[in-house]
Amino acid sequence: MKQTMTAKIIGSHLVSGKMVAGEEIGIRIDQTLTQDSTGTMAYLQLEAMNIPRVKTKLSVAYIDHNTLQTGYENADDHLFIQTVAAKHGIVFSKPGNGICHQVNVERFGRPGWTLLGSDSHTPTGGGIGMLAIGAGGLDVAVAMAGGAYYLKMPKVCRVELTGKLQPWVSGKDIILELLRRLSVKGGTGRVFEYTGEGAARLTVPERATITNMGAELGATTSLFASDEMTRAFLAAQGREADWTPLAPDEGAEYDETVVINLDELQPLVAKPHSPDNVAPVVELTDSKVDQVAIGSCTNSSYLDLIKVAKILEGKQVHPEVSLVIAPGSRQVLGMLADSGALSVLLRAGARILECACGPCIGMGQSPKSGGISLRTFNRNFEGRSGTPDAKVYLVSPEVAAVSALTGTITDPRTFGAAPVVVMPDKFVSDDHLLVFPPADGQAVEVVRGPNIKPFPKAQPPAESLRAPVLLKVGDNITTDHIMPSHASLLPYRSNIPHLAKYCFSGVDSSFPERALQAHGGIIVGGNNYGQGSSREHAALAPLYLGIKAVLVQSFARIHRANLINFGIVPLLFADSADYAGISLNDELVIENLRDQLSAATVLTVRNVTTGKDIPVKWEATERERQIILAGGLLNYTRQAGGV
Ligand code: MIC
Ligand code: SF4
Repeated sequence: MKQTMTAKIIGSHLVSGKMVAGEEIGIRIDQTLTQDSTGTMAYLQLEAMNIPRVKTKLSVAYIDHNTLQTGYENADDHLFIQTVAAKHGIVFSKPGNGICHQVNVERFGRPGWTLLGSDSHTPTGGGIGMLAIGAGGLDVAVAMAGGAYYLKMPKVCRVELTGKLQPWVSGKDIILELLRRLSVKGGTGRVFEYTGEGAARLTVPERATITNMGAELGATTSLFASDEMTRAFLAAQGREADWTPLAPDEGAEYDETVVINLDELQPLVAKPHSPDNVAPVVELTDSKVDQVAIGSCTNSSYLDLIKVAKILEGKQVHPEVSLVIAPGSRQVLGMLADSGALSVLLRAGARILECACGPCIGMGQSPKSGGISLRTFNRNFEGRSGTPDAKVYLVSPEVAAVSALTGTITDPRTFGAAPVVVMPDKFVSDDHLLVFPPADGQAVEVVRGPNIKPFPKAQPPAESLRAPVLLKVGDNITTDHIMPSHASLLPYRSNIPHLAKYCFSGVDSSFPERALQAHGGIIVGGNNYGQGSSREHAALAPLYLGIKAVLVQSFARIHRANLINFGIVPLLFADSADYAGISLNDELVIENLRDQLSAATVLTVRNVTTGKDIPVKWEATERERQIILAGGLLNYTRQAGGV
């Protein structure tokens, strides 16, 4: 049979299930990555599994989110992760080494491998032909312990790129165009495979920008072929031996096809407050800009920043604009310094930040009240910048750099000749901030500072459920809404009791208090509930507050899995019109909950307040039913006698 790239990688890693779209499959994981903000939980869970050494081919623990260290908390987290990593055979990437996805593509990723990461932008690895998937920390811990990763076999959508990118148009515009067409829900249950002459011409960093933001489509992952371009990139990284070819078979059949003609593509921008709110840059020109931020795991590669330096060379940042640049990795920063581009950036007036997530996750550089910030990042959800009423626009590095000079959103095509950048023959690797684990980690003592708190344990469901609706929300609720993540909270990712006080704080600040008093409650929501990040804190905090079930019109993939992993029942309205028939504080009852969860596909929820019965779907695989009945994945794994 003629196979897609997705089918080839899944086929060679399949441990259970059939490769039929929508069926549950289990795949073997070659490599894992964690970052610090989700990593502490992942490693606490790995410890709970009693596995002396990870069983993956390679596991890497990055510190990139929480590098500000304004108190002891972050440093406690870092040391905990460093010592757990040494004990269990995991490579540790110290703070300052760079953003996990950027460094992973540079130094560790391999075409044809599977990668599971506790971060939703793990699909960045698809830029070098890895099947790279984002998941909750517990799923990643199970994979480190040698367990399979379970998911629904995705549909495979081909994105055929015809023609050639025009001057000033880049990889970022390709993914923004897809977001414009398909929306933040459009990728659900799908892998996007990029093919065609346009794809072959893209450099690895451009490909990685596109696969990175496939996460914003809600896609399971995205993939480019591993071709000569990939080989050249890995060779320049001194890793040619890691290269293997990957391409779809001629005539492979896809479930869907989208065609983007690059000849016609123009510079695009995602307007506030969603990555799919996309318009041509030319429609927004003349809007004044207060801040320009260049970096994040989407656009912080050496090629991106060299382009920026060429645009800024000999010019000055507009006096009313603050330009901040966070290089994606130490390799990028070092090469900018060696090439002289760093001084070009400095002389133009740019502020250079550490090689880390930084402003992307609200760690510093929050714009002024009501400020307009132009960012090369991947997310512009309301409040994510740390300034509740800021307006964040997502753009390419080209648009960002040109607008930093003019002080208004500017169509770069009006700016003169586009910079030409070429892939270096050799990247200078600087692996001094990588710590490799000892051959035998048994003697390593794991250091647990006071910021490392035990995580809440899920419980098996009761015979029946009677609980009030403690919160009713609308469509596209993000994990940033559920468990906000700004600078004041990020240091508490290993302290759920503290975090839980801020659960849904931007939506309804009385929720945590009411939930604790109710001793059991239900959340009701609309479509695409839980989109965005992989943070399982968006399930752990509600668990801590006693939430038993979440009833919505549809879920984002990773969040639904996280709810199940922590024993919270994810339910869907059978008839989405019933959403309107439930109000805040209504009392809902599900009789024989346990029995129904074990076998039924449609459950009846009685709204005691209105007297109406509401049919809800419990669309779970046999494995998911067993996990919920066991009281979460950790209990299930233990009962099953390990992974
Ligand atoms: C994000 O971009 O929101 C994060 C922070 O990287 C998250 C992970 C987290 O919540 O820690 C993600 O995307 O998974
Ligand atoms: Fe870090 Fe932002 Fe990328 Fe998340 S999206 S990994 S916070 S740079």
